[in-house]
Amino acid sequence: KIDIDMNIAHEFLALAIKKKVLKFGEFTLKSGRVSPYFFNAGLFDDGYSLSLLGEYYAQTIKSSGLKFDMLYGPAYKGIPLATAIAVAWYRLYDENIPVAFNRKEKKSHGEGGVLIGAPVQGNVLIVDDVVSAGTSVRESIVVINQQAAEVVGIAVALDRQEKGDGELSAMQELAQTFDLATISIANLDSLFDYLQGDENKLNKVANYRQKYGV
Ligand code: OMP
Repeated sequence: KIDIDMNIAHEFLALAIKKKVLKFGEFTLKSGRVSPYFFNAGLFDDGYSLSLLGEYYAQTIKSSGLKFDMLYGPAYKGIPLATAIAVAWYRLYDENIPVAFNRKEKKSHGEGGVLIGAPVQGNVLIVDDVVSAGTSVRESIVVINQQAAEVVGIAVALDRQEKGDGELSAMQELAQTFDLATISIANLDSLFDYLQGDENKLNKVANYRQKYGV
């Protein structure tokens, strides 16, 4: 398990709330669960927030110590994320990381195929926005394993830390099943910490955590 950096997590959550990426209310998830909060990474929609976001990811990934050769950002939300992280990484650490992503529909003309960007090879770090049940990450692992490549980690902005079928969270299950590192800028625990003092939101998130959290 890779620990959360609380300073980065709090800065990140403040930005997410400011950009309305993180909203409170009543939201039905892909799983059918009704959540008091929702994370919509598509609203990191300008140069300011994407450059900060890229730095938060880069710093979190760097401090995990994970060794990887390239970034893979699954369509659609992973595409600007992988790009922003690679740019931040170059500026912060002067290292040039290759980036690849997929398209959702296979193209039969032109260059063809489903993969775009750098060749998918070596040790791959998947970067995505949020993990709930882990379905989208599993789909990416299938695509990457068809190449001469191995997934060594998954980095997300928000790990919702929700139970799947068993007692483990989806991220824990992914780590165990595929033997990979799981990295997140923030998770439900850090959101809980961030909301201290706001009893109304805190109670709702606490109830939800009680029901579906690990
Ligand atoms: P899993 O594939 O179940 O891990 O869920 C990830 C997907 O859920 C995301 O790619 C979104 O489509 C959606 N989602 C969010 O974007 N934000 C949330 O806070 C929660 C969900 C969700 O539906 O669980």
